[in-house]
Amino acid sequence: MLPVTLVDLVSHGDNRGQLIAIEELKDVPFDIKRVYYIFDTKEGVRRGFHAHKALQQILICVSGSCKIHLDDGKDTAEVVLDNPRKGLYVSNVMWREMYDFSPDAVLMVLASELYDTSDYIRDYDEFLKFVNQK
Ligand code: T46
Repeated sequence: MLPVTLVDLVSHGDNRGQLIAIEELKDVPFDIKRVYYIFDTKEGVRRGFHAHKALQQILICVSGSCKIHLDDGKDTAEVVLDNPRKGLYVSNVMWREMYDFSPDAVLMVLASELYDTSDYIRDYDEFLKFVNQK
């Protein structure tokens, strides 16, 4: 079973509700160069199906829930994200798939690099070759 790293995010709650602040190199182990979020995901959809050569990310399901499949080429893990106080660290060279999105799911991603299509490995056999040549 692949070990997973969940980051605890501190929530500043008061009688008005909750607020979470995330700072690079403090709450997240890299410079945050990009933020994107996935929402309105249709029922039964599975996304991802790729790895990254260099990109590191933190995935936070800020609303609703979804599941993440991680695979380092040897071991796999399934992680349920259903708490805005938890971030899932996903290292580079890690195959990922996202699935079982609830209708209200908003998956926010903090990324260590700008968008770069050449960083993607979209073929699973190519991913295994990349892992084994490292
Ligand atoms: C990842 C998982 C968790 C952009 O134009 N800029 C961006 O920064 C991103 C991330 C995507 N796009 C465009 C490219 C596609 O036309 O948005 C569209 C959907 O992207 P993609 O099919 O890559 O989405 P997912 O859900 O398969 O993967 C995304 C990230 O791409 C990926 O890095 O780790 O979420």
